[in-house]
Amino acid sequence: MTTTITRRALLAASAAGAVTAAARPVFAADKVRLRLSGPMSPTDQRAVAMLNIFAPEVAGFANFEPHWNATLFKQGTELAAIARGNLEMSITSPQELAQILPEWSIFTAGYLMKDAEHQIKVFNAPFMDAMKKRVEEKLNVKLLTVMYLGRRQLNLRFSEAEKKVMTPADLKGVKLRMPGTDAWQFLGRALGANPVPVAFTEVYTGLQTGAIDGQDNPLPTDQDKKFYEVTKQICLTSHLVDQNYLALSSHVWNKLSKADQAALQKAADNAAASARKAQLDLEDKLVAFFKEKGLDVYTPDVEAFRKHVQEAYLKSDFSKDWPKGMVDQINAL
Ligand code: KDO
Repeated sequence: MTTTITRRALLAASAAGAVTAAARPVFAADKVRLRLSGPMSPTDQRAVAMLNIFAPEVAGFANFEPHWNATLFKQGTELAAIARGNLEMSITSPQELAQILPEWSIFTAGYLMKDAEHQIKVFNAPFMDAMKKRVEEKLNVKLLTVMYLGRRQLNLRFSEAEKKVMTPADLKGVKLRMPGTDAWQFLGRALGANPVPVAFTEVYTGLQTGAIDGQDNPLPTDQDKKFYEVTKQICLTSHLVDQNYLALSSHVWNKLSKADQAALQKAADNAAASARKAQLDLEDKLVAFFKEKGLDVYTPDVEAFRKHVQEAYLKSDFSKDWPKGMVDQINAL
């Protein structure tokens, strides 16, 4: 049966639509659009904090539009998207920044940063101002706050009985997935492994199929992505106290009123603080969780790993790009 919509009915429907639109509070028109793209899942603690704390706190002047699991932009392409004006926010990393600004590789060096508190002190230290300014000048990105990702641990497909990893020599020939940037690949080599670049969203499948022998991430990530379903051991190297930065397009920041800038900054800090606490709480209890899931979890000869990794960095070209004396300034905090 075909229904013909009379002209009168069509006019009535569109008039009704206009009435409800006028009655509806104006949403999108006068608010800034904040699209964030990231490879993490929506249940990752940083995503949870952005959804539950950041979004509501900026809702008066901004629409937060998250895109998780790298569904909008592939991992590592977000900063370029922001520079092109196709994205407003990302949760970036020193490893991604170092691809464009080499001095940031200082924060990709294993066994340098001590813990979550140290990350906050360093991020807010005056000696960081010049580095942040370079990010704004070169990338048109403002680093709002530091987010605690956690202590990275080795997570391997083979059991402790098949191969116990106590020193870097035990990683010889092990295909260890590391994220794609040069700094990550170098860290994989510094640990003694054979680094293999795989996108974060492909790691589970790589472990499941055996394309890789293992990966490294903090315990909360291993739980959130269910890597424990396809691995048999976690070797607690704590080789990098890993940090991310909540990044915002400078064009967006510069258009905000002073009051909105202050509100956005506070929302960012509140979200980062909440996520940090959640990650730390998880790190405290997840060893027991993974043991219950049947994984072997043990501590290797951390000093052997620390020595091997630090020597690799000091001998590397990376350290030539580090601001003079900054390692000492970081260690002094
Ligand atoms: C990863 O790909 O293993 C990594 O942990 C690298 C980090 O820098 C960061 O990009 C992180 O993924 C994502 O935020 C997903 O947790």
